[in-house]
Amino acid sequence: MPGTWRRILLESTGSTNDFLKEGLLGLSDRTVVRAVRQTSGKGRLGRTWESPPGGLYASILLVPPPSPEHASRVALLIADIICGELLRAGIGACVKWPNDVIAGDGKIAGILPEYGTFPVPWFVTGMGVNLAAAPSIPGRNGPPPAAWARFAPPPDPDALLDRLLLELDEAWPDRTLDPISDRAEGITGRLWMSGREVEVVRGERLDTGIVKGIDAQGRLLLSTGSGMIYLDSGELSPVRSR
Ligand code: BT5
Repeated sequence: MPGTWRRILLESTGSTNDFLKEGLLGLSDRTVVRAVRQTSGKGRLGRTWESPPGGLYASILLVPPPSPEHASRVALLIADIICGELLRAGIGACVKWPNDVIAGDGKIAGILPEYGTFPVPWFVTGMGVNLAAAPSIPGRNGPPPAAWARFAPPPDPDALLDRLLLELDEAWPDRTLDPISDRAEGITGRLWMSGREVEVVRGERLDTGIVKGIDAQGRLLLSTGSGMIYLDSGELSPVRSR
């Protein structure tokens, strides 16, 4: 089992990912920061993560980082671990590839992996879980935000973070290994929109097909009119009615 996590608790910060990235030279491997409040939480691709009171907002730092091909799969692993916590609490949940968790019909958690090489090679992954409350995001294109409290009494953020870190270490004890190769089948069984028709947008490209699962590299398998395709990244949504 890897060593202990060095914990930092902040009352408030802009973004826990940014906190770690800005302090890279002074922070050690396996630092985890949790903020009670985030004032400018981030999603992917410059999007915003709304951080209502009582949620879990935390990021972990790994120095040295996992290899670039493994790094993005860590988000999928953490999403699956959070999904498992919800299922154990009796809440119907699934993993929305590549980095979200859905409970009921709403988005309850999102994961943000980031990595770079300056000033040292680093890897930071943030996780946001709506516990006490979900924000209202009018006009959101995708599952509406949902909070744990809608389904069951939510856990304490620190207690939940402890369990997530423990499970992360159990599932991925050695960062030179692939984080998800053993779990692809399990994640496929908990995949949002499995067997249903979706659209996946990546930049200018749009693919439509039936979700078949994920492979050992964490790629989404989509059965399209022109055969099976394997997607490394993208934004998945139910197919718009025509
Ligand atoms: C994500 O991005 O889902 C990654 C979210 C990561 C948040 C954590 S919190 C701790 C750490 N520090 C940070 O600054 N970030 C990480 P993405 O897949 O791009 O989804 C973003 C979209 O989700 C937004 O554009 C909104 O539509 C929606 N959204 C924003 N806040 C939400 C919330 N609290 N609950 C559900 N959906 C939300």
